[in-house]
Parts: sequence; C-alpha cells; structure tokens
Amino acid sequence: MFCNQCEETVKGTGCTVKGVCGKEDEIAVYHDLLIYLCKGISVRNLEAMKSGKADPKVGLFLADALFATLTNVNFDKARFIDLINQAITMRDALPPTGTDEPDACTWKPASENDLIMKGKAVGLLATENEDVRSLQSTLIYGMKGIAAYYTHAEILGRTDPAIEAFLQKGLASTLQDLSVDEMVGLVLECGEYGVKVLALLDAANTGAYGKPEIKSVKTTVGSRPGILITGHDLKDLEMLLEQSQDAGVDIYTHGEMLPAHAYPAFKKYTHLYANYGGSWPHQKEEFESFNGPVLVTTNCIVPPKDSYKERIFTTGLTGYPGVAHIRTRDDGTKDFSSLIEMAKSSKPPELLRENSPDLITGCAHDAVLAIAGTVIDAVKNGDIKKFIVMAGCDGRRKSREYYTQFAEALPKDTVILTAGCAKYRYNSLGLGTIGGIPRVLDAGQCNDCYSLVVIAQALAEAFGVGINDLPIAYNISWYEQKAVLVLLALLSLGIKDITLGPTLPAFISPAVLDVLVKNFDLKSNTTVEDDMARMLKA
Ligand code: FS2
Ligand code: SF4
Repeated sequence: MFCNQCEETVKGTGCTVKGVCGKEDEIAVYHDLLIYLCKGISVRNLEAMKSGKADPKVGLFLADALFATLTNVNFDKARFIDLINQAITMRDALPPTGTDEPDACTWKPASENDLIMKGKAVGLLATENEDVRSLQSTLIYGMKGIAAYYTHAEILGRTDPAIEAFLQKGLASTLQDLSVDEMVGLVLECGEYGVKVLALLDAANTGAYGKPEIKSVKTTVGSRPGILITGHDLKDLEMLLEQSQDAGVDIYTHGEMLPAHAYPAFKKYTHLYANYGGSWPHQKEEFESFNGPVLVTTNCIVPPKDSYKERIFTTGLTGYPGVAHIRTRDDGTKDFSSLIEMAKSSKPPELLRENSPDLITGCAHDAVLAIAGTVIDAVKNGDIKKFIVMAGCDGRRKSREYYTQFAEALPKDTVILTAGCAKYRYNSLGLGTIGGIPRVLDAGQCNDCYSLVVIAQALAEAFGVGINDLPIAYNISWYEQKAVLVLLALLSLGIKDITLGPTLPAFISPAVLDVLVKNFDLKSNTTVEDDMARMLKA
C-alpha cells in the first residue's frame, strides 16, 4: 500500500504498511482499485453522453465510491469488494469507446487475488513523475471532498448534473497525458466545483431543516439512557429523532453533529438533549463512557475498542468489520429500532467533565448577516480589529495544541470564524463576546466553511473592498480530503495568504507547492508568536 491522503500520514510521506488511521494494507489496495475502475467508468460514460447512451446512475455511484475511500469512512473489506463488483458491472454495461481503450475500461479479474494484484499495480506510485502524481492526487483528493458533500446533498434531494460531470471529467483526466498547465487548471476547476457543491449542500440543509440560529448547546448529561450520533448526516439525525421520540431515551450529538442543534426543524424534538464529547480523535474515551449505542453517520470512525464495539452502528458509506450496519431502504429510510432497543437497556452517559461550558453554534451566514450591522459597527469603531478564520479539521497530533494556544493568545479585539471539527480546540475556552458578538463564531460543520465565505463576501461588499483587503486572516487546519476541497474552494475564490497546518500535505510536491506559493501566497504555520504577529499586521 501507499497512501498519503491525510495529514497524519507516516513520517509526512506516506503510509506503506498500515495506515495511522487503522486502514489495513488490503483495504488501501481495494481503495486504489476502486478509484482505477471509476476512471474507466468515467471514460466510457463521458463518451456515451455524446450519443445519449450515458448511464444516469454513474455520477452518484462515483460520488459514493470516492466518498467510501475518504479517510476514516469505511474499513470493511466486504463492502469494497461489493463496490468493485458494482463498478465492473456498471462499466461493462457502457458502450466501449473504441479498440484502444485504456486498461481501466477493460481489465477484468479472474479471482479475488486478481483484485489485490491489480490494486497494487494501479496505486499512486504507478505514476512515476512526482509533479504529475502530485497534481493528480490533489485533484482526486479534492474530488473525494466533492463526492462526500455531493452525497449528503443528494440524500436531501439536491443534485447537479454539472458536478457529476466534473467528477467524471476529473477522473478520466488522470488517464490522459496532460500538460502541467492543464492539470493545474483541473485542480483549480475542482475548487470552483467545490464552491458549487458547498452551496448545494448549504441549500439542501437549510431547505430541509431551516436556517441555523445562533444557539447555546449544553454539554451536561441527563438521567435517561442516550443514543450518541456523530458524523455529518442530518437526515440520519432526523430519522433517529423521529423514531426515538417516545422511547424514553435522549439523543446526544458528537463531533460534527453539534451544529444540528441550531436548525429550527429539530427544535420540536425535546429529547435532542445535549452535545457529548468533542472531535473525532477523542472518541475511544468518549464512546466508552457514553454507555449507550453510537450511530456513526460518516467519517471519522476510529477503529473501535472491543469494550464498546458492539454498541457502534455504522450507516451510509461508513463501515467497519464486525460492526453492525444500518442499511438504507430503497425509499431512503432507515430502521434505527435496534439502536433504540439497545439504548433502553443501557446505563445513562457518564459526565465527561464537571462544569463544562455550553457550546455556541449556528453562526452560519444567515444568522451572522442578520447581525451584520452590529458586526460592521464593531469593526468601524475598532472593537473588532481582526477576524481569524480557524476552520477545518482536528486530529491526533500533539502539534495541534498550536491551535488552542493560538486562540488563547489572540487579543480580545479579535473574532474567530470557525467551522468543522477544528473548533473543539477552542470553542470551550470561554473567549467571551465583543458587544454581544461571540468571539468564536461557529458556522457549523466543515461544509459550512461555505458560510464563512458568504460572510466574507458580504463584509467585502459592505466595506467596499476586495475580499483580500478585509481584516480577515486565514489559519486553517486540515486532516482529510474534505479539507483539501475546502482549501481549493477558497483558492478558486481568489483568497490569498492562507496559512495551512499543522503540516503541509505530503502529496504536494516541491514544484506544485511553488505554484501555490507564487500564485496564492500559501504558507505553512510556524509558531504561535510568529504567525500571530504576521496575521495581526494591519
Ligand atoms: Fe472532522 Fe472528520 Fe468534517 Fe473532517 S469529523 S476531520 O472528516 O469532515 O471535519
Ligand atoms: Fe495513512 Fe491517512 Fe492514508 Fe490512513 S488515510 S492510510 S493515515 S495517509
């Protein structure tokens, strides 16, 4: 195996024996093979579009397949073999493009061992040129981000054929001999589609559940048994709330599900009780002490301990061997009765921390723009000197303490704009308010970085300046491929001078980094003191 797609990759170069995430060599090889087959499907379906013979199911299948290979989503061999078989069937049902098709369009396995052999042959290192590999990887990882967000939007009934077509164009492009300029163009186009898919998901979430309202969420525990729900899928939360409302149990959010409390549609569920725990790296301790069943709706699942494994349920594209999986019925519904029954006989959750503060969330674009006048006045009269976008992911590494220290060290006339699970590094520090405006404005999940862009664009308009002339600095933390997409989306909007950490992606070659530095002034984070001084400069 060779995988370098996340920030925690071994030695900052690549995982070669087993992933730090827990991904076994065999699963990594299946990931590579599945993506290879997706390239073959894309070549054929793009050609079939010209004669009206395209398969309309291809776009969503590709999105699901790419999403399944994202970090910390699915570790289940059987599910990948199933996806690989589906990919071969789908590809072979499409008309061949000619007699000189790429191997990805024609290769067939004779045995399960062939899957392994082929997956090993078509991995990342099959591309010898370091810069080509870097640009193709950046594109594929960005598209994994598109795929994840697109899947969520589709679940809520929002689709966009242009996004599906881009996934196919991007995948097919990696089988072509393109110039560096053409590959850079595709990476930037991926960022443009990133903006589109973030907007689509924003419309899907707000269309289904209303516009988030600024909300203070408690972090205490009740006396009834609970079900913990983590991940990003609001539809799963809705179905769980609906099915559990008279069961005598409470529903707690975890990780990226915290912002769900801000959606008006969930207010009627009085058993949506509190948020329990923090970001994904802490789940081993938090799932243990929760005592009740845990529903994992997306990434990030960490290989579970035996002590609580039987209380974990995956759903959607997530999976882990030996963990119960809740399937989606043909009509899109799910049956959560097994979790609910388990919860009824579970002990209530244990309190994680005495006096842990409430967490403020729901500061998405509509909620913040509703108080835009107050925010603009605070900037004009100098009460707010700078906004710092500290969005993205959390992770295991000790070096991420940088983000807590940075937030603590920020002067009191600064406001943090956040989204994603990175927020747990500083959303309970009690940083206070400025004229009633929380100093940590949490727009929501990582996809709600879209809200931060909308807020920045509205401020730029209000002040009559360009987006890079606003008093906003970007100190982004990344971990997985959705953050790669969010970064590309920000770059496509022309946002410059972004600081990225805690380390730069291993898949960015020195030459590609040079392009990013020259064109976008992208920087790696350094020390709290140096970065603070640079970012607070007028
Ligand atoms: Fe955090 Fe993990 Fe949102 Fe990422 S919960 S790192 O996948 O998606 O952010
Ligand atoms: Fe390693 Fe990250 Fe890939 Fe897991 S996802 S194998 S930790 S690079």
